[in-house]
Amino acid sequence: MIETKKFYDSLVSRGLDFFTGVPDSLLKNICACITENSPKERNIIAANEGNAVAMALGYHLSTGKYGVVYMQNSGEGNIVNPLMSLADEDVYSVPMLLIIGWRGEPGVKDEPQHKKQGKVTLSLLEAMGVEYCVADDNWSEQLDKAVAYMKETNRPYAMVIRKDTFSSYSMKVESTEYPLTREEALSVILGKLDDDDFIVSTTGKTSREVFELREARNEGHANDFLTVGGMGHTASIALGAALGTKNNVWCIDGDGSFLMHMGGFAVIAQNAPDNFKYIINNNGAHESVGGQPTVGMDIDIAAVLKAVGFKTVVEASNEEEIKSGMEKLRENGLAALIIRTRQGSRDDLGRPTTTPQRNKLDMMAKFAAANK
Ligand SMILES: Cc1ncc(C[n+]2csc(CCOP(=O)(O)OP(=O)(O)O)c2C)c(N)n1
Repeated sequence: MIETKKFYDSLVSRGLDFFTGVPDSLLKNICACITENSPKERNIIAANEGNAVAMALGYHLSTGKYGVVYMQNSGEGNIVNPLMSLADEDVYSVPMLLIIGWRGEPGVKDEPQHKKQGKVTLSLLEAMGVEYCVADDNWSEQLDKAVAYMKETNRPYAMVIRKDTFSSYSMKVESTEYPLTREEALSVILGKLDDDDFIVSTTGKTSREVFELREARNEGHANDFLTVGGMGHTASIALGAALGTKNNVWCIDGDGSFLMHMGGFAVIAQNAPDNFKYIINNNGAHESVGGQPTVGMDIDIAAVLKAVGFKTVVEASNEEEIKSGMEKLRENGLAALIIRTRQGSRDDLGRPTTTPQRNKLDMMAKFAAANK
């Protein structure tokens, strides 16, 4: 086990003091330590991992320093383009230290969405020509080696982190005072939906809570697409689905997911049919992976959505407002409901017990019946 604060101090003492990335549950402790100890302008929580690589590149331009980019291995997909087309030695050759949480490591039990990415985590780095190590007890020498390598070659270097590598480190979670948690808001939302309403719910605890609430309500899961991976693509999935049916498709998103590919919303708003209904649970955080802040509470999401073309945007923070907001969404065409929630989730929250493919087939059968 690596002592988290010692690791952080060792990075900083080696001049690695600019951090950017997207938090991850496996990196929860080191992300918490970075968030607690780095000045705000030295830890930029990025909208997506590709943006983080780009930021580290820019920081290197103006300082000559090596940025540290942290991510879950699912973020490897998002970094391929800026790494290959910019940071690679065949282009600008820019060093940076990638810290990658290894979900789905072969032989370690994990959820279906992590299996493939876990299998290819190292081979993907190899395919991209990124030198790496898997952090172990010799992490201090590994760091020295990484720094020496970046200095010598001007190339990125990756440190892959296994589950339970970092010692526990907790962070002050600055939650808001809004009355409802995400799960409580979801319970109100489900109570306002009918059997002919479909859901596309976002990555992380939102989909786990939707699954458990459906179990508790004995409603089955055929109306719900659980976006278990592919964070940030929930609304585009919902758009695709809405374009193929007359039924309402309710996208239930998170602020982190909304921000991850916010550009998509301009295209969504310009192309969405009236049966596309967008709900966002804004808790100002990546609550599912440790509560690291997003800019969700600092920006005017309603104004963004209106600016790109949503005709009706309603805001809510309690049960009554959610209920009346959903009625407004039903009465109007392309419409969005922004719910402000406070952080927090159940310790005993489970995970979907059906497989993703079972979920898909059940939903396709339900759509087919609805579209008849
Ligand atoms: C590409 C990618 N990066 C990171 C993650 C890890 N991850 C899973 S859920 C989550 C937080 C989602 O935040 P938000 O959408 O605000 O929902 P909340 O958990 O706050 O309800 C993150 C970062 C991921 N699954 N995929």
